[in-house]
Amino acid sequence: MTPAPASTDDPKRVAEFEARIARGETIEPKDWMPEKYRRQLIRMMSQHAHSEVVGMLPEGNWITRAPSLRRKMSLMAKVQDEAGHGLYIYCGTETLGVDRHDLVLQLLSGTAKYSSIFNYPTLTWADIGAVGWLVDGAAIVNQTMLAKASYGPYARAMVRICKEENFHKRQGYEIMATLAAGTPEQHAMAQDALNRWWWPSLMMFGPHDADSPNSGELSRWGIKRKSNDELRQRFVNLTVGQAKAINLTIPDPGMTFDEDTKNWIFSEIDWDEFWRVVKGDGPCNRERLAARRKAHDDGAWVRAAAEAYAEKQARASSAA
Ligand code: FAQ
Repeated sequence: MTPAPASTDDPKRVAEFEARIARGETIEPKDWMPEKYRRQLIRMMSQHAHSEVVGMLPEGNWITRAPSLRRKMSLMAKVQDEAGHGLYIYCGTETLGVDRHDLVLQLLSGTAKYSSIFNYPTLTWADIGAVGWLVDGAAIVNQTMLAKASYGPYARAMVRICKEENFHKRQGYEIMATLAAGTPEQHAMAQDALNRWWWPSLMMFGPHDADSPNSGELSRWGIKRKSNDELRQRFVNLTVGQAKAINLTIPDPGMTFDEDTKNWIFSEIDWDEFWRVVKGDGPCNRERLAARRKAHDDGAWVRAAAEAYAEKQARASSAA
Protein backbone atom coordinates (compact mmCIF):
# COMPACT_ATOMS: atom_id res chain seq x y z
CA MET A 1 0.00 0.00 0.00
CA THR A 2 1.41 3.37 -1.00
CA PRO A 3 1.69 5.62 2.02
CA ALA A 4 -0.52 8.70 2.02
CA PRO A 5 1.32 11.79 0.81
CA ALA A 6 3.27 13.41 3.62
CA SER A 7 1.11 16.18 4.97
CA THR A 8 2.45 19.47 6.13
CA ASP A 9 -0.27 20.86 8.29
CA ASP A 10 0.20 24.34 6.95
CA PRO A 11 -2.64 26.59 8.15
CA LYS A 12 -3.63 27.66 4.62
CA ARG A 13 -4.14 24.07 3.51
CA VAL A 14 -5.99 23.25 6.72
CA ALA A 15 -8.31 26.22 6.09
CA GLU A 16 -8.96 25.01 2.51
CA PHE A 17 -9.61 21.52 3.82
CA GLU A 18 -12.03 22.80 6.44
CA ALA A 19 -13.82 24.87 3.78
CA ARG A 20 -14.33 21.66 1.79
CA ILE A 21 -15.80 19.98 4.88
CA ALA A 22 -18.06 22.99 5.45
CA ARG A 23 -19.31 22.73 1.85
CA GLY A 24 -20.24 19.10 2.58
CA GLU A 25 -17.64 17.66 0.20
CA THR A 26 -16.40 14.13 0.71
CA ILE A 27 -12.70 13.60 1.36
CA GLU A 28 -11.17 10.80 -0.70
CA PRO A 29 -7.93 8.86 -0.10
CA LYS A 30 -5.77 10.83 -2.54
CA ASP A 31 -6.97 14.23 -1.32
CA TRP A 32 -4.80 16.29 0.96
CA MET A 33 -5.83 15.99 4.60
CA PRO A 34 -4.38 17.22 7.89
CA GLU A 35 -2.17 14.61 9.52
CA LYS A 36 -4.36 14.71 12.62
CA TYR A 37 -7.49 13.99 10.54
CA ARG A 38 -5.74 10.95 9.07
CA ARG A 39 -4.58 9.76 12.50
CA GLN A 40 -8.02 10.22 14.05
CA LEU A 41 -9.58 8.18 11.26
CA ILE A 42 -7.02 5.39 11.59
CA ARG A 43 -7.62 5.30 15.35
CA MET A 44 -11.39 5.22 15.13
CA MET A 45 -11.71 2.97 12.09
CA SER A 46 -9.20 0.43 13.36
CA GLN A 47 -10.99 0.27 16.73
CA HIS A 48 -14.19 -0.22 14.82
CA ALA A 49 -12.72 -3.02 12.68
CA HIS A 50 -11.32 -4.75 15.77
CA SER A 51 -14.75 -4.49 17.41
CA GLU A 52 -16.42 -6.26 14.50
CA VAL A 53 -13.87 -9.08 14.63
CA VAL A 54 -13.84 -9.50 18.43
CA GLY A 55 -17.62 -9.08 18.28
CA MET A 56 -17.91 -12.46 16.57
CA LEU A 57 -16.83 -14.24 19.75
CA PRO A 58 -19.79 -13.75 22.13
CA GLU A 59 -22.27 -14.92 19.49
CA GLY A 60 -20.00 -17.43 17.76
CA ASN A 61 -19.95 -19.57 20.85
CA TRP A 62 -23.72 -20.13 20.52
CA ILE A 63 -23.74 -21.37 16.92
CA THR A 64 -23.47 -25.01 17.98
CA ARG A 65 -26.14 -24.51 20.66
CA ALA A 66 -28.78 -22.61 18.66
CA PRO A 67 -32.22 -24.10 19.43
CA SER A 68 -33.22 -24.89 15.83
CA LEU A 69 -31.75 -25.17 12.35
CA ARG A 70 -33.40 -21.88 11.36
CA ARG A 71 -31.84 -20.06 14.31
CA LYS A 72 -28.48 -21.69 13.63
CA MET A 73 -28.47 -20.57 9.99
CA SER A 74 -29.38 -16.98 10.86
CA LEU A 75 -26.79 -16.79 13.60
CA MET A 76 -24.08 -18.27 11.42
CA ALA A 77 -24.88 -15.76 8.67
CA LYS A 78 -24.83 -12.91 11.16
CA VAL A 79 -21.46 -13.88 12.62
CA GLN A 80 -20.02 -14.20 9.11
CA ASP A 81 -21.38 -10.74 8.29
CA GLU A 82 -19.48 -9.30 11.28
CA ALA A 83 -16.25 -10.83 9.96
CA GLY A 84 -16.99 -9.20 6.60
CA HIS A 85 -17.57 -5.84 8.28
CA GLY A 86 -14.23 -6.10 10.04
CA LEU A 87 -12.37 -6.89 6.81
CA TYR A 88 -14.22 -4.17 4.95
CA ILE A 89 -13.25 -1.54 7.54
CA TYR A 90 -9.64 -2.77 7.66
CA CYS A 91 -9.59 -2.16 3.88
CA GLY A 92 -10.86 1.35 4.59
CA THR A 93 -7.99 1.99 7.01
CA GLU A 94 -5.51 0.86 4.34
CA THR A 95 -6.66 3.75 2.13
CA LEU A 96 -5.11 5.96 4.83
CA GLY A 97 -1.67 4.43 4.34
CA VAL A 98 -1.49 1.89 7.15
CA ASP A 99 -0.98 -1.84 6.91
CA ARG A 100 -3.73 -3.95 8.42
CA HIS A 101 -1.14 -6.41 9.68
CA ASP A 102 0.22 -3.69 11.99
CA LEU A 103 -3.30 -2.90 13.21
CA VAL A 104 -4.00 -6.57 13.95
CA LEU A 105 -0.73 -6.80 15.89
CA GLN A 106 -1.86 -3.82 17.98
CA LEU A 107 -5.06 -5.68 18.81
CA LEU A 108 -3.24 -8.89 19.68
CA SER A 109 -0.69 -7.09 21.86
CA GLY A 110 -3.51 -5.44 23.79
CA THR A 111 -2.52 -1.88 22.83
CA ALA A 112 -5.55 -1.24 20.58
CA LYS A 113 -9.03 -0.68 21.89
CA TYR A 114 -12.21 -2.39 20.73
CA SER A 115 -15.79 -1.87 21.90
CA SER A 116 -16.30 -2.52 25.62
CA ILE A 117 -19.54 -4.37 24.88
CA PHE A 118 -17.78 -7.48 23.64
CA ASN A 119 -16.17 -8.09 27.01
CA TYR A 120 -19.43 -9.32 28.51
CA PRO A 121 -20.42 -13.01 28.49
CA THR A 122 -23.34 -14.56 26.59
CA LEU A 123 -24.73 -16.84 29.30
CA THR A 124 -28.04 -18.01 27.80
CA TRP A 125 -29.72 -18.20 24.40
CA ALA A 126 -31.64 -15.04 25.30
CA ASP A 127 -28.33 -13.19 25.32
CA ILE A 128 -28.10 -13.83 21.58
CA GLY A 129 -31.45 -12.09 21.21
CA ALA A 130 -30.28 -9.22 23.43
CA VAL A 131 -27.03 -8.79 21.48
CA GLY A 132 -28.87 -8.60 18.15
CA TRP A 133 -31.55 -6.28 19.45
CA LEU A 134 -29.49 -3.96 21.66
CA VAL A 135 -25.88 -4.20 20.45
CA ASP A 136 -26.70 -4.17 16.75
CA GLY A 137 -29.46 -1.65 17.50
CA ALA A 138 -26.93 0.68 19.16
CA ALA A 139 -24.44 0.06 16.34
CA ILE A 140 -27.08 1.08 13.77
CA VAL A 141 -27.83 4.35 15.57
CA ASN A 142 -24.11 5.14 15.69
CA GLN A 143 -23.30 3.97 12.19
CA THR A 144 -26.22 5.65 10.45
CA MET A 145 -24.62 8.88 11.61
CA LEU A 146 -21.18 7.68 10.43
CA ALA A 147 -22.62 6.95 6.98
CA LYS A 148 -22.56 10.74 6.58
CA ALA A 149 -18.94 11.04 7.74
CA SER A 150 -16.66 13.27 5.69
CA TYR A 151 -14.25 10.46 4.75
CA GLY A 152 -15.66 8.71 1.68
CA PRO A 153 -14.38 5.14 2.16
CA TYR A 154 -15.61 5.02 5.77
CA ALA A 155 -19.00 6.59 4.98
CA ARG A 156 -19.60 4.18 2.09
CA ALA A 157 -18.62 1.21 4.24
CA MET A 158 -21.18 2.32 6.83
CA VAL A 159 -24.01 2.45 4.27
CA ARG A 160 -23.47 -1.16 3.35
CA ILE A 161 -22.81 -2.33 6.89
CA CYS A 162 -25.96 -0.67 8.26
CA LYS A 163 -28.09 -2.61 5.81
CA GLU A 164 -26.74 -5.86 7.22
CA GLU A 165 -26.96 -4.64 10.82
CA ASN A 166 -30.66 -4.02 10.28
CA PHE A 167 -31.15 -7.70 9.53
CA HIS A 168 -29.08 -8.57 12.62
CA LYS A 169 -31.19 -6.37 14.82
CA ARG A 170 -34.41 -7.89 13.53
CA GLN A 171 -33.24 -11.44 14.12
CA GLY A 172 -32.23 -10.49 17.69
CA TYR A 173 -35.49 -8.73 18.41
CA GLU A 174 -37.43 -11.67 17.04
CA ILE A 175 -35.57 -14.04 19.37
CA MET A 176 -36.44 -11.75 22.31
CA ALA A 177 -40.07 -11.37 21.24
CA THR A 178 -40.46 -15.16 20.91
CA LEU A 179 -38.96 -15.81 24.34
CA ALA A 180 -40.90 -12.98 25.97
CA ALA A 181 -44.16 -14.45 24.64
CA GLY A 182 -43.21 -17.97 25.74
CA THR A 183 -43.40 -19.75 29.08
CA PRO A 184 -42.79 -17.78 32.32
CA GLU A 185 -39.29 -19.28 32.39
CA GLN A 186 -38.59 -18.10 28.85
CA HIS A 187 -39.93 -14.63 29.64
CA ALA A 188 -37.68 -14.50 32.71
CA MET A 189 -34.72 -15.53 30.60
CA ALA A 190 -35.39 -12.70 28.13
CA GLN A 191 -35.82 -10.18 30.96
CA ASP A 192 -32.58 -11.34 32.59
CA ALA A 193 -30.70 -10.87 29.33
CA LEU A 194 -32.14 -7.35 28.94
CA ASN A 195 -31.13 -6.58 32.54
CA ARG A 196 -27.54 -7.60 31.91
CA TRP A 197 -27.08 -6.04 28.43
CA TRP A 198 -28.91 -2.74 28.90
CA TRP A 199 -26.24 -0.72 30.67
CA PRO A 200 -23.27 -2.08 28.68
CA SER A 201 -25.21 -1.19 25.49
CA LEU A 202 -25.54 2.42 26.64
CA MET A 203 -21.78 2.43 27.29
CA MET A 204 -21.13 1.63 23.62
CA PHE A 205 -21.70 5.30 22.78
CA GLY A 206 -18.64 6.34 24.78
CA PRO A 207 -18.17 8.79 27.65
CA HIS A 208 -20.31 11.89 28.18
CA ASP A 209 -19.55 14.61 25.62
CA ALA A 210 -17.78 16.67 28.28
CA ASP A 211 -15.43 13.73 28.98
CA SER A 212 -14.81 12.79 25.35
CA PRO A 213 -11.36 14.04 24.30
CA ASN A 214 -11.75 13.12 20.61
CA SER A 215 -15.21 14.53 19.94
CA GLY A 216 -14.12 18.14 19.33
CA GLU A 217 -11.81 17.26 16.44
CA LEU A 218 -14.07 14.55 15.04
CA SER A 219 -17.03 16.94 14.97
CA ARG A 220 -15.08 19.83 13.51
CA TRP A 221 -13.91 17.61 10.67
CA GLY A 222 -17.31 16.10 9.97
CA ILE A 223 -16.44 12.58 11.05
CA LYS A 224 -18.91 12.63 13.92
CA ARG A 225 -22.15 14.38 12.93
CA LYS A 226 -23.80 13.78 16.30
CA SER A 227 -22.30 13.55 19.76
CA ASN A 228 -21.96 10.51 22.04
CA ASP A 229 -24.76 11.76 24.32
CA GLU A 230 -27.09 12.67 21.46
CA LEU A 231 -26.78 9.21 19.93
CA ARG A 232 -27.17 7.47 23.30
CA GLN A 233 -30.37 9.45 23.90
CA ARG A 234 -31.69 8.52 20.47
CA PHE A 235 -31.02 4.85 21.15
CA VAL A 236 -32.82 5.00 24.52
CA ASN A 237 -35.82 6.78 22.98
CA LEU A 238 -36.10 4.16 20.25
CA THR A 239 -35.61 1.16 22.53
CA VAL A 240 -38.05 1.95 25.36
CA GLY A 241 -41.04 1.45 23.06
CA GLN A 242 -39.57 -1.73 21.59
CA ALA A 243 -39.18 -3.22 25.09
CA LYS A 244 -42.77 -2.30 26.00
CA ALA A 245 -44.07 -3.85 22.78
CA ILE A 246 -42.75 -7.25 23.81
CA ASN A 247 -43.64 -6.90 27.47
CA LEU A 248 -40.12 -6.46 28.82
CA THR A 249 -38.99 -3.85 31.33
CA ILE A 250 -35.95 -1.61 30.94
CA PRO A 251 -33.90 -2.16 34.13
CA ASP A 252 -33.97 1.50 35.14
CA PRO A 253 -36.90 2.13 37.51
CA GLY A 254 -35.99 5.82 37.80
CA MET A 255 -36.62 6.48 34.11
CA THR A 256 -39.01 9.34 33.30
CA PHE A 257 -40.40 10.85 30.11
CA ASP A 258 -39.76 14.52 29.52
CA GLU A 259 -42.79 15.91 27.67
CA ASP A 260 -40.93 19.04 26.56
CA THR A 261 -37.98 17.33 24.90
CA LYS A 262 -39.78 14.02 24.20
CA ASN A 263 -36.75 12.27 25.67
CA TRP A 264 -36.65 9.40 28.12
CA ILE A 265 -34.47 10.59 31.00
CA PHE A 266 -32.40 7.69 32.26
CA SER A 267 -30.20 7.13 35.31
CA GLU A 268 -26.44 7.67 35.40
CA ILE A 269 -24.25 5.03 33.82
CA ASP A 270 -21.67 3.31 36.02
CA TRP A 271 -18.63 5.03 34.51
CA ASP A 272 -16.20 3.21 36.80
CA GLU A 273 -17.36 -0.04 35.27
CA PHE A 274 -17.07 1.45 31.77
CA TRP A 275 -13.45 2.57 32.23
CA ARG A 276 -12.50 -0.70 33.95
CA VAL A 277 -13.74 -2.65 30.92
CA VAL A 278 -12.16 -0.22 28.42
CA LYS A 279 -8.82 -0.55 30.23
CA GLY A 280 -8.83 -4.36 30.00
CA ASP A 281 -10.38 -5.49 33.26
CA GLY A 282 -13.89 -6.52 32.21
CA PRO A 283 -15.50 -9.93 32.69
CA CYS A 284 -14.14 -11.39 29.41
CA ASN A 285 -11.29 -9.11 28.23
CA ARG A 286 -8.60 -11.72 28.79
CA GLU A 287 -10.67 -14.51 27.26
CA ARG A 288 -11.42 -12.44 24.15
CA LEU A 289 -7.80 -11.54 23.51
CA ALA A 290 -6.68 -15.12 24.13
CA ALA A 291 -9.23 -16.33 21.56
CA ARG A 292 -8.04 -13.78 18.97
CA ARG A 293 -4.38 -14.72 19.57
CA LYS A 294 -5.17 -18.40 19.16
CA ALA A 295 -7.12 -17.73 15.94
CA HIS A 296 -4.17 -15.70 14.62
CA ASP A 297 -1.67 -18.44 15.47
CA ASP A 298 -3.91 -21.15 14.04
CA GLY A 299 -4.14 -19.15 10.81
CA ALA A 300 -0.35 -18.85 10.34
CA TRP A 301 -0.27 -21.67 7.79
CA VAL A 302 -2.96 -19.95 5.70
CA ARG A 303 -0.96 -16.71 5.57
CA ALA A 304 2.23 -18.66 4.69
CA ALA A 305 0.39 -20.55 1.95
CA ALA A 306 -1.10 -17.34 0.52
CA GLU A 307 2.33 -15.68 0.46
CA ALA A 308 3.95 -18.72 -1.19
CA TYR A 309 1.18 -18.78 -3.80
CA ALA A 310 1.57 -15.05 -4.50
CA GLU A 311 5.35 -15.50 -4.93
CA LYS A 312 4.81 -18.42 -7.28
CA GLN A 313 2.35 -16.38 -9.35
CA ALA A 314 4.78 -13.45 -9.47
CA ARG A 315 7.63 -15.73 -10.62
CA ALA A 316 5.40 -17.28 -13.27
CA SER A 317 4.30 -13.90 -14.64
CA SER A 318 7.86 -12.49 -14.70
CA ALA A 319 9.08 -15.63 -16.54
CA ALA A 320 6.30 -15.31 -19.15
N1 FAQ B 1 -15.49 0.81 24.20
O1 FAQ B 1 -13.17 10.57 22.97
P1 FAQ B 1 -14.10 9.40 22.95
C1 FAQ B 1 -20.78 -3.29 16.51
C2 FAQ B 1 -12.65 5.06 24.07
S1 FAQ B 1 -19.47 -2.27 16.19
C3 FAQ B 1 -14.15 0.94 24.18
O2 FAQ B 1 -15.56 9.69 23.07
P2 FAQ B 1 -14.47 8.68 20.21
C4 FAQ B 1 -21.27 -4.20 15.43
C5 FAQ B 1 -12.30 5.82 22.81
O3 FAQ B 1 -11.85 4.94 21.82
C6 FAQ B 1 -19.16 -1.45 17.73
N2 FAQ B 1 -13.52 2.14 24.12
O4 FAQ B 1 -13.82 8.53 21.64
C7 FAQ B 1 -21.44 -5.54 15.99
C8 FAQ B 1 -11.25 6.78 23.31
O5 FAQ B 1 -10.00 6.10 23.44
P3 FAQ B 1 -8.67 6.53 22.61
C9 FAQ B 1 -18.03 -0.53 17.56
C10 FAQ B 1 -14.31 3.24 24.07
O6 FAQ B 1 -13.70 7.87 19.26
C11 FAQ B 1 -22.58 -5.91 16.63
C12 FAQ B 1 -11.72 7.07 24.73
O7 FAQ B 1 -12.58 6.02 25.10
N3 FAQ B 1 -18.45 0.65 16.87
O8 FAQ B 1 -21.24 -3.24 17.58
C13 FAQ B 1 -15.70 3.16 24.05
O9 FAQ B 1 -14.68 10.14 19.92
C14 FAQ B 1 -22.73 -7.19 17.14
C15 FAQ B 1 -12.44 8.41 24.82
O10 FAQ B 1 -13.70 8.37 24.09
C16 FAQ B 1 -17.58 1.61 16.54
O11 FAQ B 1 -16.39 1.49 16.78
C17 FAQ B 1 -16.29 1.90 24.12
N4 FAQ B 1 -17.63 1.72 24.14
O12 FAQ B 1 -15.94 8.06 20.38
C18 FAQ B 1 -20.41 -6.48 15.83
C19 FAQ B 1 -18.14 2.79 15.79
N5 FAQ B 1 -16.20 4.42 23.99
O13 FAQ B 1 -8.82 5.98 21.23
C20 FAQ B 1 -20.54 -7.78 16.34
C21 FAQ B 1 -17.10 3.80 15.45
C22 FAQ B 1 -15.13 5.25 23.97
O14 FAQ B 1 -8.62 8.03 22.59
C23 FAQ B 1 -21.72 -8.13 17.00
N6 FAQ B 1 -16.61 4.50 16.61
N7 FAQ B 1 -14.01 4.53 24.02
O15 FAQ B 1 -7.56 5.88 23.36
C24 FAQ B 1 -17.23 5.56 17.20
O16 FAQ B 1 -18.30 5.98 16.83
C25 FAQ B 1 -16.47 6.26 18.30
O17 FAQ B 1 -15.13 5.86 18.24
C26 FAQ B 1 -17.02 6.00 19.73
C27 FAQ B 1 -16.09 6.69 20.74
C28 FAQ B 1 -18.42 6.60 19.86
C29 FAQ B 1 -17.07 4.51 20.05
